[in-house]
Amino acid sequence: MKTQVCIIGGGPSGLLIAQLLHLKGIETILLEKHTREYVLSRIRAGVLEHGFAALMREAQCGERMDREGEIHEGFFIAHDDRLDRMDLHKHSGGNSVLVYGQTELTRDLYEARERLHGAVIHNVEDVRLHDLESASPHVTYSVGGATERIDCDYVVGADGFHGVSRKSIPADVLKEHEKIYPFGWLGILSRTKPVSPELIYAKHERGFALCSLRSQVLSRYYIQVPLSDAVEDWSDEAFWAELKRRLPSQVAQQMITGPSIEKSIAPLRSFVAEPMRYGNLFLAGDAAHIVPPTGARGLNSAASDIYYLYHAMLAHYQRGDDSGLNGYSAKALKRIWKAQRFSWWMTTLLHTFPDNSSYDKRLQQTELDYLLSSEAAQRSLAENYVGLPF
Ligand code: RFL
Ligand code: PHB
Repeated sequence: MKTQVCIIGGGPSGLLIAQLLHLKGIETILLEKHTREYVLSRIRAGVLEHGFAALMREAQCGERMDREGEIHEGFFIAHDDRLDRMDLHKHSGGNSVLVYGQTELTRDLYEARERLHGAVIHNVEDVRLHDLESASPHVTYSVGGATERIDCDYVVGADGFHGVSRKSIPADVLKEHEKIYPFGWLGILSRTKPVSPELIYAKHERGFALCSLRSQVLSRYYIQVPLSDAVEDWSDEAFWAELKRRLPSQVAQQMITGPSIEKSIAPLRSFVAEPMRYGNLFLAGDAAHIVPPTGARGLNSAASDIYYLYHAMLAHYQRGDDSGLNGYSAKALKRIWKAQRFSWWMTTLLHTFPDNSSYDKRLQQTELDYLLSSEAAQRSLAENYVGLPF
C-alpha cells in the first residue's frame, strides 16, 4: 500500500491529525493496535482547553462536543476544611475550559473517520518503522498472520507512551527526561450526581483528592494512593469513605455515593523525549511526553503538537514550504515544557509527599497561601489552566 502520511496510534492524537489532513485532501492510513471498543473503554481526560475545542471544530467533529460539553469558568481548591474558588474567566481575560470526556471525543473522531471512509486498520501487530532517514520511509505490520507494507512520505508516531514510534529513534539521538512521583491516582466513575458543579482540587494531609465529572449524572473522583496499592485493595465503600475524609465537611456531607462503573489506578509521571522529529518520523502526544494529570494538561498538550504538525504538513503539501516541518520539534517542545512546569507545580502544590521535611511542608503551605492571597498568582494559574496560546 502507498499513502502520504502513515499514522501509528488511534488515540485522540492520531485520529485528530488523520481527520484534519484528510479534510485538506492529504492521504493517510492509521494503524491501531487494539479494537475501537478497547480504545473507547479507557477512561481518561475530562477537561479540554479552548484551543483543543477549536481544533475539534476545524476537524468537523465539534457538534456533539458543543452541545453536550459543559463550559467551566472556574474551579475550587479545598484545604483546611474550606473551599476557595479560582476564577478562570476573570483571571484569563474571559477564557474557560470545556468538560467533555476523552471517551466521547474519541468516539466523535472515530465516527468522523467512518463518515469520510478514512483508512483505519485495527488489531495491527508487530508494527515496525523502516528507513526513517530516507525520503521514502515504510512501515510494516501484521494482521491475522499476514505481513503488510505501507510506503509513505511521513510517519506520525501518535502511539502513546508505550508505543513503538519513540523506540524507533536511535538511543544516541533521543534524550529522555523523566520524573516519577511516589504515588498514583485511584479513580472511579459512578452514575451519581456530581457533588459540585465545578471541579474541586483538594489538598489534605491524608493525600490529594479531586472531584470531577463527565455530566450532571456522571461523576469522576480521584484520590492519591501509594504506588504499592492495587485496585483490588479498594472496595467502593473504602474509596467513598477516604474521599469524604479528604474533603471539607460541608462538601463531604453532600456527597452522593453509588457503585463504581470503572475503577483504575494511574501512576503519576512527568516525561519528555527530545527531539520530537527523527528523519521523516514526527512524534505527537503521549508518545513524546507525559504529565501528571493534576493540571489537566496531557491531552491538551497533544492538541498543540497536532496543531503545529498539521500546519507544517499543509505548508509542505500545498506550498512546498518545509520550514514548519523543520521547526516542529523545537516549537512543540517550547510549549510542552511550559505544560510540564505547570503540571509539576500544581502536583507539588496539592499532593502529600511521603518524604517531605517539615521545611518542605511549610513551604508548600506558604505556596498555597500565596496563591490564595495574590491576584497575580491566580492570573498565572488561570493563564496556564485554560491553555497557553499555540
Ligand atoms: P493515547 O491515548 O495513549 O493513544 C495512543 C494509541 O496508540 C495505540 N498504540 C499502537 N497502535 C499501533 N501500533 C502500536 N505499536 C501501538 N502502541 C500503542 C494505543 O492502543 C492507543 O490507542 O495517546 P494520545 O492519542 O497521544 O492521547 C493522549 C491522552 O490520552 C492523554 O494525554 C490524556 O488522557 C491525559 N490525561 C488528561 N489530559 C488532559 O488534557 N486533561 C485531563 O483532564 C486529563 N486527565 C489524563 C487524565 C490521563 C489519565 N491517565 C489514565 C493516564 C486523567 C487520567 C487518569
Ligand atoms: C478528569 O475529569 O478525569 C480530570 C479532570 C481534571 C484533571 C484530571 C482529570 O486535572
